[in-house]
Amino acid sequence: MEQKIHIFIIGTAGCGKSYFTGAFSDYLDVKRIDHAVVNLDPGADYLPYDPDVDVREWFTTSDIMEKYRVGPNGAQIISADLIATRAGDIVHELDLYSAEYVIIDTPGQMELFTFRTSSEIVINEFGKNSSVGVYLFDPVISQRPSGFISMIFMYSSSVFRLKIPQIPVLSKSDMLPEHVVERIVGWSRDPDRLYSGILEERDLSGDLFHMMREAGLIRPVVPASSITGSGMDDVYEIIQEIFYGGEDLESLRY
Ligand SMILES: Nc1nc2c(ncn2[C@@H]2O[C@H](COP(=O)(O)OP(=O)(O)O)[C@@H](O)[C@H]2O)c(=O)[nH]1
Ligand SMILES: [Mg+2]
Repeated sequence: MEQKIHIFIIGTAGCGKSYFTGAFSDYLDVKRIDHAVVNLDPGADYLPYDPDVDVREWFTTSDIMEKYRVGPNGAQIISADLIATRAGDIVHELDLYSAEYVIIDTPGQMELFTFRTSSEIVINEFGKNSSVGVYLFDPVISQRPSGFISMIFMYSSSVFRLKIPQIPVLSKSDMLPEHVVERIVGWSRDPDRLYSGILEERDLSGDLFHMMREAGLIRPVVPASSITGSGMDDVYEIIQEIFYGGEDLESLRY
């Protein structure tokens, strides 16, 4: 069977991962591109899409609270760690689908998955060379230069941690006025403009800025909205470019 491309949707709590998963799946449906959707969030109560494979088939965060007699925080950590034990089963279920793409919605809180061993185990099981991340930037925090810098910092930790190429996406862009979206995209394309904004704010993010710029971590962000569907085509094209366009994968991976 042809190799599937695995698209991990990553970002901080509430940044729009589950909605993006649904919107990107709708986009692929319209283009009649075969794909499967995986929910890796054992704590999800509601999902704005219908998953083909769902980690909640095996356990949920509330099951864990009962079974181990722990509170909600402990249960979130245990259940996120347990995802790794099901990685093989998930891949096995996916083998039943002749999908070209697999979209993977990750647990609500980023630190529960991305910063823990589960993510490493899952990505290795799915195949590192066939995996890409879509990293969602929170639109409200990204509006100010220092906020945008802290978003890049989070994005960078995810890049270092997961070691797969990751596309930075400005999530929920419909929530921001167009000129603000343009300003944020402008910062990401021309870091000098971002630096001017940082100087006006006079805080410590200047040092962080230099470090991340040197490391090549300030990359053009793609604005997208899961409500209007804007930006989905751009994300799709970048994924194509990464896997079929001869883009230097190593340079995106660090
Ligand atoms: N305006 C707008 N709201 C969104 C968008 N995507 C998600 N949301 C809202 O943001 C909230 C959190 O989104 P969700 O996908 O559940 O975040 P997650 O925790 O990262 O999975 C939801 O209640 C959505 O209503 C978007 O593109 N535009
Ligand atoms: Mg979610």
